[in-house]
Amino acid sequence: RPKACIFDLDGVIVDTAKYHYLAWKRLAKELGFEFTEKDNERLKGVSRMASLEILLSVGGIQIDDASVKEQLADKKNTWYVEYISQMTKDEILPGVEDFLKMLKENGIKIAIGSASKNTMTILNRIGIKDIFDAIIDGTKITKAKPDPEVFLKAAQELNVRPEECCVFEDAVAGIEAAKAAGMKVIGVGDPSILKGADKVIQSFVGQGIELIEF
Ligand code: B16
Ligand code: MG
Repeated sequence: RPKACIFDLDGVIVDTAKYHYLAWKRLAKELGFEFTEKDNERLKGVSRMASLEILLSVGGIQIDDASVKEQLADKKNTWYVEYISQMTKDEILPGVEDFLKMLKENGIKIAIGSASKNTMTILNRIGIKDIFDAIIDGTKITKAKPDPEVFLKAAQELNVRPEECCVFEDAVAGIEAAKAAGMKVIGVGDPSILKGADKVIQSFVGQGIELIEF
């Protein structure tokens, strides 16, 4: 059984993907094209600047000036922050809080491993920051998923070896990152998309300790 579990944030603990989508869609509209929910799938787990590149390619727009790109990404982020600053505790995904408590009762350490630079804002809004033994987010890493950096840093901060960790992820890039770190990984979502995971669950409702027994 793993000694620690590391949780992705967007799409695992909360459904912030919808707010990312609204903000990117608004930016696309301003640039003169439509951005669909299907296009948005490609942005899951991907860093902010890499997401902008994908968005621009969908719109067939080429921008070479790095500072213009920064401005566009900042604009999107300002809107995104407006949306998430209205979040409440009800937006924690079903079963998540009970699952986290169950892990702690079983002596398992828990951490957040997220690409998002807005992790602290979200955790403060939903009021579950203190339960985590470590929080590694987009402000603490230099390499985005599928690079394993975020999960390796979490293991280090928890004082456990990578092989002793199990990651929960909703994105293909995140599953690759966990595997590259040498960790077990449980996908949260659609098994046909999350093929590389050791197991896939639809939700945390009713999940017990046996879930992390491999
Ligand atoms: P930000 P995760 C990721 O979070 C999101 O899935 C991805 O859509 C987003 O672009 C990325 O964070 C960066 O977020 O713009 O807030 O820094 O899934 O790794 O928790
Ligand atoms: Mg995610």
